[in-house]
Amino acid sequence: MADDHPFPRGFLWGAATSAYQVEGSPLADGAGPSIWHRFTRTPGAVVNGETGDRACDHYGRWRADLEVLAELGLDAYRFSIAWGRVLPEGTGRVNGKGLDFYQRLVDGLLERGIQPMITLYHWDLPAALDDRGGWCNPDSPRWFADYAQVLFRALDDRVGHWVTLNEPWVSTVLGYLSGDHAPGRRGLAEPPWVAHHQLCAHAEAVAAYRALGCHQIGISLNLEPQHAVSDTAADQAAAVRRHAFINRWFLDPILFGRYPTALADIFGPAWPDFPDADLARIQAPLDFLGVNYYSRGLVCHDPAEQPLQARRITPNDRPCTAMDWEVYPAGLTETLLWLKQRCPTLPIYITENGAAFDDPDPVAGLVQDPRRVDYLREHLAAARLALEQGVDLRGYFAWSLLDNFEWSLGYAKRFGLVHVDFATQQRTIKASAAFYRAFIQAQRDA
Ligand code: IFM
Repeated sequence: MADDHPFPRGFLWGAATSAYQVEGSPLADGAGPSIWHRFTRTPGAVVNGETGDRACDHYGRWRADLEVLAELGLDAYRFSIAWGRVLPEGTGRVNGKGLDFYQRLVDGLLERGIQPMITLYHWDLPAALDDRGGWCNPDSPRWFADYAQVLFRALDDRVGHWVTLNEPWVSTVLGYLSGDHAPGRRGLAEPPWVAHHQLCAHAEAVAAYRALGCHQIGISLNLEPQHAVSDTAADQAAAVRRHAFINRWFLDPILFGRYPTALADIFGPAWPDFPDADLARIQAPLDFLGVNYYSRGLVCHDPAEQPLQARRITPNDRPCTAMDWEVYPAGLTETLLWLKQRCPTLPIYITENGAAFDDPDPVAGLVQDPRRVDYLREHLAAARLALEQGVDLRGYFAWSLLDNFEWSLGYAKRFGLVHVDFATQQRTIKASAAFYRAFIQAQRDA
């Protein structure tokens, strides 16, 4: 199974989930509601009116899910904390029962020899904070840092890797520009500030960690190369704009303490003049960068698409996933090599990579998902290619451990290595999970 160039010893093999997508029981044991709890109750917001109320019932079945992780032979599990379980009002009072859930989860992982990687924010802002303006409020970085400190104090003795924010580009653009995600706001004025406050929140949490923590902290960004669909100057320029918009909006301030100038052109008068002092803090050194990679952007110029005037197209002559995302493993190598140029000394983890397909139902205790097997095999080869070219890649987390709630698309898009029957909560291993387990074992045996 392992070919000539195995992954390095100590490479971390894992799988990932996020709280709202798998836990269910969003108000159990004194938890406060999140913006997703609220958004899923907005008519028309989610396909079929589905919610995360039950999801995978990971809140009730976490022990069995940890057994699945152990059965797959994984080194690490990346999960997120529901802010409102720990601080029901978002600030102030700590809910001991909510915190205990994560204490048990971390202890359960360690008992099974699995390292926790914790994401502090995977999009489920407490609703009480949204009532105070959410990420538009300039106090939001402090709220986040206070919340983060509660977790650092409670768990850093047992947690080796912390991720401040997951894909802040998505929570900014889908949450506040297009309105497709919670809190469902639309417009140009808020997104620049939402992004900036999330970056300040990240920086405040990193600063707090330097005072309190003794392991590693980073951030997970969704990154993908942008390729123009044609040679025309208009399409080429559209791809460059989309690259600044998606890949550089968050990365440039973190690495270099400045936003790409293209953003001022894209947002026009809505682009503020941000304080230099904020940008200096945002540039605080990280221990690692998390890369979430799924596909590339194949881009054309489109004046109807505002504010970017660029649109991603789905190629009809290339394999695509159930999300209509092109299967493009070479883009993972390209992304990692681009990062090596930009931040040569920063270790990288692939914190998400995976694919949704219309899987068949389980038969005789197995789900056959050959396209996901191919997707994983090809992306693992692409990751190894980057390693061979000197990228300091430290680990890989498949998205996702379980089929789960895919945000505004509900439960139909299945990303799991493990199939979930949402009526019975029965878990069934997919062929891709068996492939991943064998691949990891082969690396260890090499
Ligand atoms: O399910 C999401 C996850 O929450 C964030 N990254 C992308 C995944 C697939 O869309």
